[in-house]
Amino acid sequence: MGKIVFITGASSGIGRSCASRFAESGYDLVISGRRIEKLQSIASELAVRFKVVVIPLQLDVSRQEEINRSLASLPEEFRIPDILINNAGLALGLEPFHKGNIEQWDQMIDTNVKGLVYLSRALAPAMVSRGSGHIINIGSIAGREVYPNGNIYCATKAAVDSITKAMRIDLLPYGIKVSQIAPGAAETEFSTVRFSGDEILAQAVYEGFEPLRPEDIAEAVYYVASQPPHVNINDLLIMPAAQAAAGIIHRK
Ligand code: NDP
Ligand code: 8X3
Repeated sequence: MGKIVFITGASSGIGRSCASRFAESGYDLVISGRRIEKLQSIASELAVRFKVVVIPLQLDVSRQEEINRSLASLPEEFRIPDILINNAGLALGLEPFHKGNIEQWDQMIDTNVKGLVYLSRALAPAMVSRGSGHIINIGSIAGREVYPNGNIYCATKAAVDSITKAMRIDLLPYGIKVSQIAPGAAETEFSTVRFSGDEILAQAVYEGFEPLRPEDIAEAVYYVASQPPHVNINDLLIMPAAQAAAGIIHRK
């Protein structure tokens, strides 16, 4: 049995690339998300390619009442991961505050903030009992700087920043590392989801510059996870070279 990584939002984008990167290095995985068929196919591919154990787990992180049941369905040894990557998240809409859609706001808060908290709260006690673990939260440049119409999405990522710091303080005595990786613009399903499937709007986000690839973030996550026991990388802001700040992108 190798070391175990539990990844949320592994059906696509950054989470999927993290799954691949850790599998390549021999980690066994729990890959979770809502779209179980995608997770099953990713799990089969990675298991064959890298000869590791990959468990696909249907888990909507925003549904607190389902989390414990879902975790209980895992083989016992997979319920205490060595590394938890809290990656599941989304932006919905890009509207000025006074036109914001409350249901979309709720979904972003429920997923990006409450979901991260629910799952971490469920898994942390076992890490505390064991006296080791590493929680890596995926934040965003949007958590550092607010941009026009980013309002509630930016607020959820600012919350991830605060929660990461709070977890690090509270879990410090128990040998648990807590880190945040905050990417700038990365080309994934993120903008397709934000614009409700409108591919023209989504593609326009990445026009005229080279965005981050999900593999770039996965490499950074792997680097953070691979430090020696006495080193923790608290925080890593990783941007496309063409992006100076939130919304400040040099397009050709
Ligand atoms: P994708 O849309 O490609 O991936 C998002 C993942 O989150 C999917 O696997 C999706 O799986 C999962 N997810 C969404 N809602 C839930 C939920 N309720 N429960 C469980 N899983 C859920 O986008 P990215 O890979 O870009 O996004 C990953 C993270 O990176 C997010 O937290 C995002 O905010 C952050 N980020 C993205 C940036 C970017 O520019 N792309 C930049 C900075 C941060 P499923 O639909 O199967 O549930
Ligand atoms: C995603 C990056 O700048 O689109 O968190 O909000 S941004």
